[in-house]
Amino acid sequence: MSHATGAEEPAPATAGPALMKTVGAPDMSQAEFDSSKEIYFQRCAGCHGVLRKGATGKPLTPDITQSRGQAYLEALITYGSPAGMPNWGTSNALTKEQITAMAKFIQHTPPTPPEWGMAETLKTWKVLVKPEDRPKKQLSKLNLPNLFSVTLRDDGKIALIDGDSKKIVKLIETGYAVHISRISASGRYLLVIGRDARIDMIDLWPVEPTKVAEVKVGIEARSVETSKFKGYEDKYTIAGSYWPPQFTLMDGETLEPKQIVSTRGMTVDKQEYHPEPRVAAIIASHEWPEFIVNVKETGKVMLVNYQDIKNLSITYIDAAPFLHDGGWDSTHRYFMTAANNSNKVAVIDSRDRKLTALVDVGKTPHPGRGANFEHPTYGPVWATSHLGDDGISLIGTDPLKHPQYAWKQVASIKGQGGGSLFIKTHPDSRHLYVDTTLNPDAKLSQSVAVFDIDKLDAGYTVLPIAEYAGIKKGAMRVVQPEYNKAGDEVWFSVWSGQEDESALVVIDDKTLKLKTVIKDPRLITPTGKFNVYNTQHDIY
Ligand code: DHE
Repeated sequence: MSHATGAEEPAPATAGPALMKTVGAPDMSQAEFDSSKEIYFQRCAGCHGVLRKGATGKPLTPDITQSRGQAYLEALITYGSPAGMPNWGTSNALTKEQITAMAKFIQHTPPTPPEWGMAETLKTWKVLVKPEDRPKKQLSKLNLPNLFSVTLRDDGKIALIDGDSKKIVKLIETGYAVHISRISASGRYLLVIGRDARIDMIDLWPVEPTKVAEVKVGIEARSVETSKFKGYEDKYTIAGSYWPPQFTLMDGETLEPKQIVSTRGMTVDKQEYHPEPRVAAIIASHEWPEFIVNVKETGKVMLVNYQDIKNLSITYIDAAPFLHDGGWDSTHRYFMTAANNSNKVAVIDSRDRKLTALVDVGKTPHPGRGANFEHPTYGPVWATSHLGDDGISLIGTDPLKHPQYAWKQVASIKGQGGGSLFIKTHPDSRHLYVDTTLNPDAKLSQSVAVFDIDKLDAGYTVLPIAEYAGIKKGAMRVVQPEYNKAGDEVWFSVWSGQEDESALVVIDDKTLKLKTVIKDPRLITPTGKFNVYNTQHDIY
């Protein structure tokens, strides 16, 4: 597979294999360069950017990397850092040879991948089952609201798992390094996006869930969402790309691409041109026929009105860099989103269509969609954990009844450590779960902290989730708590390498006791889990 085409040419060959050369960087063979380019795309570009200008991860342009030197770079890639850089060597994800080559590669000029416009998008668009040939009502016997779509990250598939019986209903082939699933407003269509920017649309109504359309909206992507405003349910789909930096609006029933919009432009702070402002989280407004689009590097939030997509109306809201992930407050009016490089959470009012606040939080907030609950003192709060420190920030979200706490970090509680990716609770639960997936200490990456919401100051209980899975070897990173529909059980992924055994562990939310371990040779590298009902209704 080739994603990025090399801008860098091999030096003219005189004898022997071609050598790649960049002034100041160690020479490397064409083969080493090509395989590093592929690994960089798969493992590194998400955080550091295709052009290596940095975002969640540090910039890696040759001026910086060459001054660090080969030995330093190899050590950093091998051991990682507590700020969230994974330990690629000691976790056995990359071999010593791959790390040596990668340390050389990042001292070379970054190759620029090609553009991807309507012609390329249309070539990949397939309607596998036409809307008129689809069922008019649900034909399967599945309890759809409690179905889970589970990302099988390195297997390019999702597993649909029945939340009641915990049985795998079906595996479906999707894009490469599949990333997230979202559910259409009606709850009928499941949209899955891979890092290769391929979207698969799965109809949950036939006798068994069936893929009905497919399209590729770029070379690298992370986010997909569907229209949820009243009257526009299932009408449009949007996907944001990392490369090229753009988003694509599509027909909600067929994925026919309709309009592509570039996000290249000026940054919010220095008002400098940025060539690679990637699209991070996208969320569908419930207040207006709009998609709310986070543009990572420019630090701007775009409100994309889909009433007339031929004459598109877009409002740009200045927030802060680098916008990443986020979710609604409990009223679904305010979008709470991490500006991770600024250590802030931006609050976007989707009704008045403006920035409400930029709230200072801990280092590199990473909420997923965050967690909403009623705090005994501060009223409704939204919480995020952090990649860069062990704090969990609580932000007041009720300007009407608790104005003194609204849009402020009202408390910071201490979790197990940094490297946290996701935090979760449910309206019917009084527990708050915090993972520490990317912490370099295996004890922390293999367990989760659980807080009693009514006694947050009492500290947390540690659940050794990986131990419950009974797996003997592998990284066993515990990632992303996800509730079932009833809000009385919580699912975790125990995420090991492609060749290792992985599992899903289900905890009883009331007792915090182990309920079930789901193991199956087909569950290869499970990571994100998306309960249909909770995802459809934005419950978290
Ligand atoms: Fe994700 C959400 C980007 C690595 C699992 N991830 C998101 C979103 C973005 C994003 C922009 C928000 C989408 C939305 O709401 O529309 N993720 C990135 C990256 O750039 C990054 C840091 C590096 C990369 O190379 O991709 C990255 N993500 C990962 C992983 O390594 C994870 C842990 C495992 C995996 O499957 O790849 C991972 N990301 C997830 C999950 C969500 C997510 C499970 C959805 C969380 C939710 O509850 O909605």
